Amino acid sequence: MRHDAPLAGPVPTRTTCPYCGVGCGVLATPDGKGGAAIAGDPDHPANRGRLCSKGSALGETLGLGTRVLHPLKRSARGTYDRVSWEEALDAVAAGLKAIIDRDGPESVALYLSGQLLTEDYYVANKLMKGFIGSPHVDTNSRLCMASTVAGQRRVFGSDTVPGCYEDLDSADLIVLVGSNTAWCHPILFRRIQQNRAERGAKVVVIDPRVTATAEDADLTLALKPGSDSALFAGLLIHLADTGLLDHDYIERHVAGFEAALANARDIAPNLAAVANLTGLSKTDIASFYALWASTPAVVTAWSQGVNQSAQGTDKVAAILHCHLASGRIGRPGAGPFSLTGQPNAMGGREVGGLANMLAAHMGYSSAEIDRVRRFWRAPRMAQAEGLKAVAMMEAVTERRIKAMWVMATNPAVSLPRADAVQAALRGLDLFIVSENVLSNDTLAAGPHYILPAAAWGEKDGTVTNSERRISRQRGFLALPGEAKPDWWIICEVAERLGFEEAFDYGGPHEIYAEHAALSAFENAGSRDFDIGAHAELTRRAYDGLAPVQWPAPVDRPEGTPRLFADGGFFAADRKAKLQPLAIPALAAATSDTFPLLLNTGRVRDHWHTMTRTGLSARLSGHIAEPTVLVHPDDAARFGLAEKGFARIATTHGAVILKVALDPGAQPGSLFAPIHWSAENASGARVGAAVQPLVDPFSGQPELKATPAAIVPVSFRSRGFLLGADGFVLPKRSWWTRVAVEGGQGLLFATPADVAEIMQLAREAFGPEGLLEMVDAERGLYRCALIRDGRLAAALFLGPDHDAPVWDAVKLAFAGGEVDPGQRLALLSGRSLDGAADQGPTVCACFGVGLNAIRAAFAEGATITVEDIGRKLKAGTNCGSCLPEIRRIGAQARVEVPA
Ligand SMILES: Nc1nc2c(c(=O)[nH]1)N[C@H]1C(S)=C(S)[C@@H](COP(=O)(O)OP(=O)(O)OC[C@H]3O[C@@H](n4cnc5c(=O)[nH]c(N)nc54)[C@H](O)[C@@H]3O)O[C@H]1N2
Ligand SMILES: Nc1nc2c(c(=O)[nH]1)N[C@H]1C(S)=C(S)[C@@H](COP(=O)(O)OP(=O)(O)OC[C@H]3O[C@@H](n4cnc5c(=O)[nH]c(N)nc54)[C@H](O)[C@@H]3O)O[C@H]1N2
Ligand code: SF4
Ligand SMILES: [Mo]
Repeated sequence: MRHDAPLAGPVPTRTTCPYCGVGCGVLATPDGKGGAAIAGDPDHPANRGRLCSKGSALGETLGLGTRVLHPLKRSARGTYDRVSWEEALDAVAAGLKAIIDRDGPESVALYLSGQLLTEDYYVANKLMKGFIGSPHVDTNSRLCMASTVAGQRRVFGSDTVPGCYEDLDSADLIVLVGSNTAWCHPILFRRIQQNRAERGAKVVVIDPRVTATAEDADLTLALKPGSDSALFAGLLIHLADTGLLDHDYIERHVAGFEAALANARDIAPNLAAVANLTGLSKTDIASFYALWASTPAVVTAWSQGVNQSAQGTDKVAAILHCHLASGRIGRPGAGPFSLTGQPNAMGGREVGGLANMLAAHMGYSSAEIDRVRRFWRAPRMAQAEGLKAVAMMEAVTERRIKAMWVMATNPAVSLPRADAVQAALRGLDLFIVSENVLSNDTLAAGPHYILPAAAWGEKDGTVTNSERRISRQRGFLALPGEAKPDWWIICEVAERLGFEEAFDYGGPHEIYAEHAALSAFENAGSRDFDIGAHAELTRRAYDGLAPVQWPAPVDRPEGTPRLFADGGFFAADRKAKLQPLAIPALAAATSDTFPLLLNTGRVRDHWHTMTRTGLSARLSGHIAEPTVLVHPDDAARFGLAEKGFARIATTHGAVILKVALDPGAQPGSLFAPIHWSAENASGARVGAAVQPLVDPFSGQPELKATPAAIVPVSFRSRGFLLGADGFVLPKRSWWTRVAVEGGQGLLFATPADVAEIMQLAREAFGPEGLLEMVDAERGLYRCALIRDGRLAAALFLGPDHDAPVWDAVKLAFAGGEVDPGQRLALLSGRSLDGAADQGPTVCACFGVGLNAIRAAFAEGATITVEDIGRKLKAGTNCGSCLPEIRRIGAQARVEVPA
């Protein structure tokens, strides 16, 4: 050993981000106190050291305050008692067995998640489909990727993503369809932006609303919701009519081309027809077609605007058709590319987590059922496809399914008709949930058992990202309390059901190796998913596994970046098959009662139902409240005002959201975020209002276009609360809980007046250390509670038209002592050190607010985004906020002409 070797610091663990399907490599360095420093892994090919705002804030979400740490059993009174693992596992197994004996295996179901690791997913699927003999295993991927799976299987013959991320670096044209990439796949968006800056690639964004992704796109096509397949059918015709088909590729590798072209002509005979169906101008359509047709290196990437649609499978097929017909597939910089949502959306597809798949990308043909049966030595194979998520929940409602085990998903928020789902779960004979947290809307449905699962940071296993790259997630924290990995919980129950031998794994490496062996079993190139090279992986090799892209068969352990450049589709004749698309309906789904379409999706800094991102003050500062985006014309039509409130109702349910006017919104459409639930807001769970209409092939629900009505809602007063856990708002108040530095905050609106709120505040805070300011005439009440020289709580109330701003008080709440001379100044709501109000957070990494960025732009007409970075640091770390900074700059330039 060399004597001058530097002292080794704490060793970072190389793992993978648990959020989106980009699958960024993370270096986590535990701090020894339950937390960890987080950095991007410079050696991971997905991100090369970068992380977005959510990934960077992972260290702030590791706390145990909200975790479930022990197995819990519901008592007759509905409360929960702590029980031992032995008791919980015995009872779960006995309960399942009793129901299976009484009503047959098809009366039990699993509802899984793309946030499980491949190993967890594999054993869950194996238990149900091979040993219990129920096909009813479905997953939240049904809400996420099912249309892509169905589209790729119909057209390619297998669920194969042909390309890789490097294609986004080397494409000359990137078309983003139904994807808010800047917010939802931020690191890929940065790669695309880098390609633009360095190579001049062009970007086209196809989305009914103008999003951050479209901020500086070369062309933005704000098409009518649901009209994507008509647009791409028109593109296929354009390729044919301008002589840009790859006849050689079609001849050798594609079947059904002529019929598909004829079908496209039926849908969109000419440009005028496309314009009519999509609502786009003929000029814009023509420039899109010309650009696509004249650029050989084109990647068409998509996500939920395509998948979560009643025509999702057709939309996917329409895109694949154009790439196949022009031979633009599997070549560097060219190909269709599905951007997956969850960290292990792909892994779930690989193990067969979807109800219509079996395992290792095999389906339910009798030969495949028999092959899997032999490999597993399974006593009781499921014989036909199971129920897909929406149908599965109907079966729960109708009591055809009597026992359900939910893992790593929050269906009472995320499924359509969420209220009905919650009620249905409540009626199960046996309801089991494996969770990380102690409280969410699914747990509110009262499972009989809550099983404490290990969370990111504690888990060991693998995930597969959008480009088929398998990466290790490695634990770097000890298991807290009695939490256990999901795979362990499943195997323990399996053993208690009498399947000891088949579920006796020594660790996730053995599960992974078995999964790899199954992928290669009787494969010989007949199935796309083959990771035979890993079938003999030892624990050591598994622990050291470097990120690799499947297929990685025995003779190609280095993996495969691209497929299908020379055909080789996974169908009997090795050809891709173009599919006829349904003729789009011309009648709108809207009516006089429900004249608008409710579109739903994501915001930049929150992840789904916020069980993790909701813990970070930084991430909560960007968009703090559940807000519906409305076009100014619709706002005028329905009497809505910026920062007012609105009730959005559909046939299925209603929510009350804050209103923001968005000129980028599509007139006739509303956009609402999916993140808020009963856990953190009053009546903002948008899933409650979403329809259960599904795509005919994939069973994926249409989550982007529910007919809806909107009306303004008003309150007497508005305010905020910091600290004070015991404070209960009057009935019919509207509220959102927000993580702030130093604790919890509440933003609210209420029908109550000053006197009522003052009374409640006095009761909650007590007289000691309470400073107050009241002006009942103006509807003002402000109080601050000082304890041990610090601001322990504060409540500010103002009239509806003049909501108090909390930035300055939040700073004081987060900070240390408030000196006596400043205490009354606190009640002014102005910053104690004279600093200006921040406004909403734009840059989450450095906590830079909108007001500071606006002020900096206002200093001169020629200030650039780079200048803002130099001055305020905003946008210089993860870059997730760059599109917004650019937009603020553009607005400033409009307001302050040079
Ligand atoms: N910040 C953040 N990032 C995430 C997640 C998160 O919760 N937060 N979740 C991850 C997951 S699981 C997923 S699935 C992905 C989703 O990633 P995205 O699909 O990018 O996100 P969404 O906001 O659901 O929807 C994308 C866009 O589809 C548009 N759209 C609606 N209808 C149509 C239509 O008919 N045609 C077209 N072309 N577009 C339409 C919507 O207006 C919306 O802007 O994000 C992943 N990344
Ligand atoms: N209206 C509408 N609805 C939608 C969508 C939409 O765009 N619009 N998007 C859909 C899509 S694409 C998706 S992916 C879903 C997401 O919706 P959900 O999957 O329901 O949302 P999450 O908040 O991610 O739920 C994950 C739950 O699992 C827990 N958890 C996290 N990690 C683990 C783990 O390792 N083990 C266990 N046992 N538990 C864990 C978390 O605490 C959390 O409660 O929402 C879908 N629903
Ligand atoms: S882009 Fe962000 S959320 Fe997605 S994997 Fe990378 S760091 Fe995580
Ligand atoms: Mo998703």
